[in-house]
Amino acid sequence: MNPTPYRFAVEAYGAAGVDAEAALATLAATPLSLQCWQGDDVGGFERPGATLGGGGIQVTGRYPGKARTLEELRLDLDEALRLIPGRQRVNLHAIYGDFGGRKVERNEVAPEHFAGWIDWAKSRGLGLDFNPTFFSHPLADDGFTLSHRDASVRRFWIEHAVACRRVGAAIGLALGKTVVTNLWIPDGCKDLPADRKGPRERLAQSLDLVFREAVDPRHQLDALESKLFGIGAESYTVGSHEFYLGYAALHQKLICLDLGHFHPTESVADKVSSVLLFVPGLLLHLSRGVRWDSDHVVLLDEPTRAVLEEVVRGGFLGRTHIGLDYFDGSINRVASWVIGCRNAQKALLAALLEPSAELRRLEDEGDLAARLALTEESKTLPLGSVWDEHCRRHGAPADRTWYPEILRYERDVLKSRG
Ligand code: RNT
Ligand code: ZN
Repeated sequence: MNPTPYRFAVEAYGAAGVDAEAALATLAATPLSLQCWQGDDVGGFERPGATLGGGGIQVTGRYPGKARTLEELRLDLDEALRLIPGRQRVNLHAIYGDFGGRKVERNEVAPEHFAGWIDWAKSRGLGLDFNPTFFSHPLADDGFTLSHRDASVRRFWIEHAVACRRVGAAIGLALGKTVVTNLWIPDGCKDLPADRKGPRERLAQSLDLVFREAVDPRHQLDALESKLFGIGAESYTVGSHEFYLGYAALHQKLICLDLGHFHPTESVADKVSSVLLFVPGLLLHLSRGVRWDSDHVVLLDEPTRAVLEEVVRGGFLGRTHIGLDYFDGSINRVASWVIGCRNAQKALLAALLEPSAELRRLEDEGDLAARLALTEESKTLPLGSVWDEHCRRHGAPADRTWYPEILRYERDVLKSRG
């Protein structure tokens, strides 16, 4: 029998002290959470034709085929998941409930609105994650929600978040898989505020009320997502990194690090080993900021690789939840899920295949030149052959073979959406 490229790769990694089989096992056991909102440009299904409004985030591009209904979105997700090796999760937002054509206020969202998603996920063995939606709503139009100066507006959004935690817990219970419910608010302002303190005090008070109800952590975990700035909120963001890091450390919540939410030269990877000393868990929003938080498709690039390397090096995978967060309306949306998710998986695989034990030994011995040489030379070890084996084992198409499936799906399904 001829040795396969994978056999060669196992040997090459083995020579560097790395167990490729173990890496594949860990990769297969680490689902990534696919953001449902990539399928319809963050529109949601509160009413037919709903579109993203406000919140300082923006989808650009008018590529045809965007999902218009729950059924279309699930069909598209099925197609994407088929082209991604292994079992993933799906990340929902509150606006993606099945509201049956009725107007359901945000503070009235309930588990019953997600029964269809639960059935869908159950039949596919998928886990789900959840997010309250603090944008695309008249009570968010002036740029403030949980930190609003008007107590009645705050009250509405607190009720929304409380309702969403109940939905998250109900989904987690029904699926027997823990749901991460992630809270991100757009609160901030375009011009320099005179009072930076007041909104932050109000946000902390609102969060205390949001989290008052104890939820079984086996069903649902809470995460908090910070941001640097948004469109139209360039001068001040209430929920900054320092704000949430302090809150999460004090109240033992998960911290969400979105790769597009920091200064362009800031290393998110470097934060991992710091924050996990003080918070119980980490949620990653893998994204690609291009000059601003522009939510481009995830690449197999340095920031993505570095952050996952840090998660693996620190032994943090068990406390880390990995989600994708981008929305690109300029290319085929199913392809954009597939490309981003496969890249994220490759970055994780690369991290798992790093000769970290040897690198650490060299470091401990003070041989820094050898550490540098191995760091660089391990970059050209045959990652692709291990990746191909991962695809093969999970019955997913190999690189350079799945795109015709996208074209077929576009022709047979997406084209007819007008
Ligand atoms: C926005 C945040 C947030 C959203 C999603 C839709 O800047 O990144 O995570 O992208 O909730
Ligand atoms: Zn995000």
